Amino acid sequence: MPTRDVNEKIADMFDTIADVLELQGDIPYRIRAYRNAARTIRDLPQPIEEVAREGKLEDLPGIGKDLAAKILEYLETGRMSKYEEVVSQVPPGLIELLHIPGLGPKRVRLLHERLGISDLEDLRRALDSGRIETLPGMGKKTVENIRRGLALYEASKERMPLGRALPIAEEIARQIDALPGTARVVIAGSARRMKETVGDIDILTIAEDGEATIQAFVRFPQVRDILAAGDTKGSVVLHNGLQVDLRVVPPESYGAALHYFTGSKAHNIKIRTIAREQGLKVNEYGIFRGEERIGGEEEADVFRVLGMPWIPPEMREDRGEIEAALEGRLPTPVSLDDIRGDPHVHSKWSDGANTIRELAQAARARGYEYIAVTDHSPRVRVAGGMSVEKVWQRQKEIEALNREFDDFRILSGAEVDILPDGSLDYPDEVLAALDLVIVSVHSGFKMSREEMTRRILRALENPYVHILAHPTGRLIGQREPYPVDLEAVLRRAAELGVAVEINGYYLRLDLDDVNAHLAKELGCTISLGTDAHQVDHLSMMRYAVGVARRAWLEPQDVLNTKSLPDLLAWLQRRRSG
Ligand code: DGT
Ligand code: CA
Ligand code: CA
Ligand code: ZN
Repeated sequence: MPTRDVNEKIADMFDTIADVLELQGDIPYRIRAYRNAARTIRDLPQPIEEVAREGKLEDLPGIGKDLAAKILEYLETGRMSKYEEVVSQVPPGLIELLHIPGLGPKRVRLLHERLGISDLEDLRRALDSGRIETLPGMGKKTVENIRRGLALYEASKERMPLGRALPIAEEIARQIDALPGTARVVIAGSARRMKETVGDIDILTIAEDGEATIQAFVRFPQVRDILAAGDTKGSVVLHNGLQVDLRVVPPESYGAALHYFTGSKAHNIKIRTIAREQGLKVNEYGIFRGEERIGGEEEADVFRVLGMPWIPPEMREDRGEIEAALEGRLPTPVSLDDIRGDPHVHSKWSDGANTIRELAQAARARGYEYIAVTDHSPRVRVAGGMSVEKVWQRQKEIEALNREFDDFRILSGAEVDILPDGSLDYPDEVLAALDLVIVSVHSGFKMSREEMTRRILRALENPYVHILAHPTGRLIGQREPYPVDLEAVLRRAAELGVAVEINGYYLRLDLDDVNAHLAKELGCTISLGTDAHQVDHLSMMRYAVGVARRAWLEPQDVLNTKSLPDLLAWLQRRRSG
């Protein structure tokens, strides 16, 4: 049975090849080719074996003849000679050092050549001994950055971003569902709560023969190690390092077990305490008054017996949701069905992989009424930023495409770089000609908190600006937020009527849940955008919605729940002051 697991493996191999080439100082073009291919394959929704079987490998963005041959070699022989050749040229621990934020290939090479550092352990020791500061170009500040990068890296190794883990979990759930005797299967735990990273995956199932189901589960092709395999519980580690726990539960306990294993632990503890106060007992087996079972088949039972409405999983963090539910003031959070369009996507006009037509068709197929194509401005050179000339050319293409649709609209937008002094990367007359203007910071992160705050505040004052994208700049497990007085930024955005974004790209999720909640409290409108660079990324809207639900946002808090006419009116309002 082909699975997406192979995609992960090939993507990892290409990334590793790129890593080694980078260490060896190879030409950037070749390195980028491997990186782009890795990203394409990792984001591919179907098993790459299927694409290969249809002879369509070279149709994938960034995959040419040469890379297609390497993929085929691996699919046919289980080996990739280029990978083996390249990996044999450097100590294995050295490649891992490249993944530490703050350590580029130049620095890793320097550390290796001058101090003999070959792995994480060597690095840790060298940091402690103060030896690194003796190297050229390694000041106190740089060393401090490396130290923080190492801590960030070690923390991220233990948790996987939701956007990687959830598709893997869903595939495993589908495989369980396909087993004979499976009546129900559901993903619980932090993945169901849409937490931005997950420690492990928890799956529950109702099955006729628990032992047979567990035995089949631990033999899935994705499995590397079996940690446990009984008749109600199986636990495995996949090839990519992700742990998956499967529990077989009896039908009468399904709802109680689902509630228990969804968590969070803090939420569960509070629920159990409230139950006890009412003379009830709630655990993973059911809901009991004394010895009598009074519910547990459905999850809603747990909430009903305690006199409250069902609480959406994303809100179960003991952040006041239980009190709100008991007092009848639990908000109904925004859901994917409420979303009418995607205000943040990139096309081939900058660094996207698809044409505007392809993006529009995919968005329309998702049931959207609109997208805003928001290609980069010129300053973001690595992302193929558009010259003013190109903005006008693209405008013509958009107008022509819009004449073809009567139920869908492409808005002409841009993601305009906020320059270090807070001015914008297009003149006002260009901004004025765009339907939707996003602004964001892409470089010059290393300024003081005061300077960064002033920079962003100045950008917001421009009357053509509609949305501030990825407001903190963090990348999960890779880059900390830049220092900024976010509260001041959010306050001013609310006053000016500039929306702030929850970026749905799985490594950004920026704003995060806590900051998005703060934005709502301060009166901001919040825009959910995927920042898609290819059509498949449009599906990352669910992660933006997940963050929004964790932040208790309701449909009226979210910009792109508006219908097209309402959105157009909103975009106009800012500009007419
Ligand atoms: P993770 O895996 O670290 O991303 O987070 P979770 O929430 O998935 O945690 P996990 O996998 O350790 O356990 C799954 C759920 O099981 C958790 O959300 C709540 C429940 N649970 C686990 N341990 C306890 C416990 O000691 N007490 C209670 N009340 N519930 C627990
Ligand atoms: Ca878990
Ligand atoms: Ca678990
Ligand atoms: Zn973008």
